[in-house]
This record gives sequence, structure tokens and C-alpha cells, in this order.
Amino acid sequence: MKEFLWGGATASYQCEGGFREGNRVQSNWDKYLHEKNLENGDVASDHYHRYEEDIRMMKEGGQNSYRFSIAWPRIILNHSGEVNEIGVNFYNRLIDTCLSYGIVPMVTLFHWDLPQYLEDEGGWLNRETCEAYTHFAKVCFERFGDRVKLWTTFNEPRYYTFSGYLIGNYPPGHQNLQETVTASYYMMLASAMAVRVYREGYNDGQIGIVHSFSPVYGVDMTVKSQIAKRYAENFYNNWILDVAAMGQIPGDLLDKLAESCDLSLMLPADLELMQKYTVDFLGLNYYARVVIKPYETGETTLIVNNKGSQEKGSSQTIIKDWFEQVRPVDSRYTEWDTEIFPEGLYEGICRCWKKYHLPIYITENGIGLYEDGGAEQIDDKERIEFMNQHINAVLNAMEDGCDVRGYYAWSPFDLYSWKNGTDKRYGLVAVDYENGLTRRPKKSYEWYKEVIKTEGKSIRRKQY
Ligand code: BGP
Repeated sequence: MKEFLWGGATASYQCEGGFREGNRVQSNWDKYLHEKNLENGDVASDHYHRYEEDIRMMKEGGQNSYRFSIAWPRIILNHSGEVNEIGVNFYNRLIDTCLSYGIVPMVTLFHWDLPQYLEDEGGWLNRETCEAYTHFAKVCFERFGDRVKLWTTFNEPRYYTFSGYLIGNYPPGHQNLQETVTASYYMMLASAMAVRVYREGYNDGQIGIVHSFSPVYGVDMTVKSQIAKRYAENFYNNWILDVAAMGQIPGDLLDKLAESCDLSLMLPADLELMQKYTVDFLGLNYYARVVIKPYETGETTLIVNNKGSQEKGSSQTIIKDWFEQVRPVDSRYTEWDTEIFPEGLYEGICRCWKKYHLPIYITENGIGLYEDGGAEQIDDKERIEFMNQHINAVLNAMEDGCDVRGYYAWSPFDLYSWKNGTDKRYGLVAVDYENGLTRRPKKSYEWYKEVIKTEGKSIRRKQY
């Protein structure tokens, strides 16, 4: 068996900074956050300049893999698909640095930063973006595929499209079900198109997709709840995982969507392509489960807490005629309303393995906390406890026969959290934003090093 991958995950926009450097073109996030005058990733953790230090710290922390994304706006300059050699060289250096430290790169092609010139033409609502994406993917395979053997097409297409087109708190900031369906569909089509390019020309590695995985729990075992649970499974998980892994959009999801949406964009040739070009593995980002009950009353309501303790408890999800999300009162929550429920990771891995039988990587897992970035050493007991419980869940699932091949902490160092800013910290290494962006390992960094060294044996175990 191959070595288990232990690492951390980042996204280009959230950590690189250098937003005007190296011929990088404007991204959808630059425009959206600048126009709204919100905290942005112009500088972020300055990984663009400090990647060597960051990767060295990963190595010194015992990690053997790094999951990062390639910024499309650094690589493709315009509609004609012109390649930016300065951007290519940046990622060449980053990848070579990983390899020189014995760190396996896992590369995400799209982690939400779209060139604004494509957003201007409708972005993911425009079929032509699928072609542009395929070109971008091909350039990446060509230029980096000799050294990168683990690829993922998209990071969390569901979370991205729901936030951008249904909730409206991410660019382009719309609230429209039809657009949500269109964008999700084109992203899944583009994913299959990239898999095809990979299979046809560069097939000496593996290609997967990363999903924001929320295993669904029903409030009870009534038939009504089980029906609502099925709707919620389709809503949260199946329309990404079923398509990526099995090449099928669930029929009952299509039925339900057809009641209020125009599905004529779904062409037979697309569906054939999706059926044929499924992924080699699944990347699951796990933060929390969802508990649901049957829909009772009210309009569709989606409220996400991007303000942490200022708005604790404000999150709400009602999908009219589908289901409502419940917030179990006796559970634990972060300041941003994310439930802390490690058993959900165990349960989710088992369900996924049973249903899809594809290798699984936990591509993100972590907890956002308020911390003092200037402290000598942050004693992040809560993060250590959180990671202990979640790695325990992964080990339990592996012992029960699930094929899990890696675990990535979100994140190896502090970075910009979408819409939440830099106050919401996830890193194993603190970044002092007020003071020259100095890096200082937190206690969790040392703790994780020990976990990796002992191959998980230092984890305090609890069987479910
Ligand atoms: C995932 C994203 C990451 C990261 C993480 C934490 O959905 O893939 O990019 O941001 O969640 O979320 P947040 O920053 O909103 O707390």
C-alpha cells in the first residue's frame, strides 16, 4: 500500500496575495470584494513570496503532502487562451520546492478564483466557460503533469454555486435557483471534460473532485423525514458525488428541479460525456453534518453566519417544499455556527465508500477560531481536540475497511477566510498580519507532527 498522505490544504486566492504581480489578471473575487470594500486577499498570507518558508515548515512539521490550487488568473491571460509564462514559472517553483522537500503535491484546478474576463461574459452561466476551463486544465496538465500526479478538477462546486447564485454571499452575488442549477451543471460538465483531457493525454496519475461533504441525518425515522432526507442528500451531496463518481444526475433530483427550472441546457451529448468520464477518487472536505426535518412553512431562506460571534446562532436553511435544517440544541458549535460532530465524518466516509467504492482523501478538515496572531505561541487546545476527534473518526473508518488515503488539515498556516476575513483562523502556523506576516507554529503544529510520526498511534482513540 502507498504511504498515507498527511498534509494541509490551501487555496490560491486565500493565501497567495501578490494580486497584481506576475501579470496576474483580475479575478471575480478581486472585483467583488474591492467593489464592496470588504476585507480581501490582495496580500493574504503572502504565500506568493513566502511559499518556500511555508513548505519548509510543512516538511519540518512532518507533513508529506500539500494540497494547493492553481490560480487560473495567473495562468491564462485572456479569451484567446494566451498562457502567462510568469504564472507558470511561479507554480513550477512551488511544485519543485514541494518535491525537493519530499512533499507530494495534490493540485486543485479551480478553487473559486475565476478570471474576471470570463465572469464578465456570464462566468459559470455561460457554456463557453467549460471550454475555457478545459483549455486551462490542459495547459496545467502539460506544464505540471510531469511532476504532479494527483489532480482535482474542482473544489466544492456545490458550495461555490450555492453561495454565488442562491445565497448570494459570494461573487457574483445572485439569488436565483435557475442560475444555481445552470452554474452547477456547467461546472460538473467542465469537470468531466477535464477528466477526458487527462485520460486522453496524461494518464499517469489520478484525477478526482473535491466536495463539501455534509452527511445528512434525518430528525427521526418517519417516512416524511426520510423523503426530506433524500431531497437533502440530493441537494447537498448527490448532484456532485453521483455525477462525478457514477456519471449520473439522480433522476428524482431532475424531477424535482424540472418543477421550477428549465433543464433544456442538459444536452444528451453532455450526459454521455459525464457518464463516461468519471473520477478516480473522491476528495471530501468535512466540516459538519446536516440534520434535517420535513419542510413545514416559509419561503426558501439561506442565512450563513459570516460574522462569527457577532451573529452566533443566526444561520438558517429552509428549502421550500424540500426540507428544513434543524440545529440540535444539545450539540457543540463554533462561533460561526458550524456544528462540531466528528461522528459525522466516520459515518460519511463509510456511506461514501459503500456507495461509490472509490478511494477517499479527506481534503479539508479544521476549525475556525479567534486567536491572537501576535502571541509568542498560540495554545490552540480546541483545534488539537477537534483534530484528534476527527482523525480518530478517519482511523475508525479505515479500520472498518474504508479506503482512505490521506488527511489534509485546513489549513497549514493562517489565511484569508472567504467573507469572514483573517479574524477566522484555521492555521497550524500563525501568521501575524499586523507584524510583517511573521510565521509562528501553534501548539497544534507540534501535535500534528507527533500524530504523523506515530502514524496516528498518538491519537486518543474512541470507537463508535
Ligand atoms: C471550504 C473551502 C475553503 C475554506 C474552508 C473554510 O468550504 O474549500 O476554501 O475556506 O471551507 O471555510 P470558511 O473560510 O468559510 O470558514
